[in-house]
Amino acid sequence: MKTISASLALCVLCAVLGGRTLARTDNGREFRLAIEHVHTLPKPPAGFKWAVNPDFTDEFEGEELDPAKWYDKSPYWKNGRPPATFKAYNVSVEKGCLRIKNSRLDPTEGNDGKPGTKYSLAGGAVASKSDQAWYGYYEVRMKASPTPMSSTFWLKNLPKEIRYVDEDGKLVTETHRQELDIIETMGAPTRYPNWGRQFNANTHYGLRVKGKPSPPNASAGSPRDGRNAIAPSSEAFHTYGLWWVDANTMHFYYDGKFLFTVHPSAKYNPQPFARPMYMHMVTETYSWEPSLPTDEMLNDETKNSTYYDWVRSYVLVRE
Ligand SMILES: [Ca+2]
Repeated sequence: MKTISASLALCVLCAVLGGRTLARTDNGREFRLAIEHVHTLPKPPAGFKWAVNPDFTDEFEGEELDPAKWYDKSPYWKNGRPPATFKAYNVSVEKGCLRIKNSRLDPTEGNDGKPGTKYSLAGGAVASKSDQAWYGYYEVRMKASPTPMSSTFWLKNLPKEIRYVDEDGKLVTETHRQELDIIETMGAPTRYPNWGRQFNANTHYGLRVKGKPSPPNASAGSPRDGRNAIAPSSEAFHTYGLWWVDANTMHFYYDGKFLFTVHPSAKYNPQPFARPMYMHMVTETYSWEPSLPTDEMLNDETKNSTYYDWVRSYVLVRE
């Protein structure tokens, strides 16, 4: 009886103090599966344990995308790479999955849905509301569409301005930006036929110097020596995971198994991945892939979509 009273008192106290977090974690089983999933994660450092990061964790149950957590059209990348733009109407939650469909645009469009010929296809770009994804573990369970449009899961941030005075006394203004592609895949690639059977992960560090031509991104990605071999990404669901350890170290996991480590280029910054990022789940076209989805693919409901069963994210906390 004493225990029950104590628990009750604690609950009341938590309800008063806990506010939004308690309401969300007590609100049914929102994070139950993500908590159970912890045992599959890489062993945490001594003295620490993995804890669910609620802002980047979703089982995609129910009828619609959680508007508290996600945008159904990214505010960070609005128009996409031609010929495919992004449409909120291509994003849905059904049968326990986030679904991003690809479709034909007829008539074609310009930027922001205006008349034009820039875009003839549409995918979707789901973005997190939070832009505070930082060191931790990020994993998605995904099945790519069997088309030449991509299926992706990645982190990026907005440019950060840095100003300094050089040795001649001249003020230099530049911007720095991180992009961490956890998985970019394609179910039906043609230029690189193996692209759908590789764990394509990448880190890009972008630098823009005001008044000067932009230098190329400093990039480092998955090894090309077979360690990135995976099953065809559009044939079944698989999990793609990242342990963002620190500014210079990324471990990647496939179906819970460690595959390889990437050390981002430190060409423009000795600690390149030190700032938080937002999350993206996007289907897009690539400039280097000559093939585009056919009407047959786009009209086939079994082929035109990428499915995300869940995304689960974790932070290291004190034991
Ligand atoms: Ca699910």
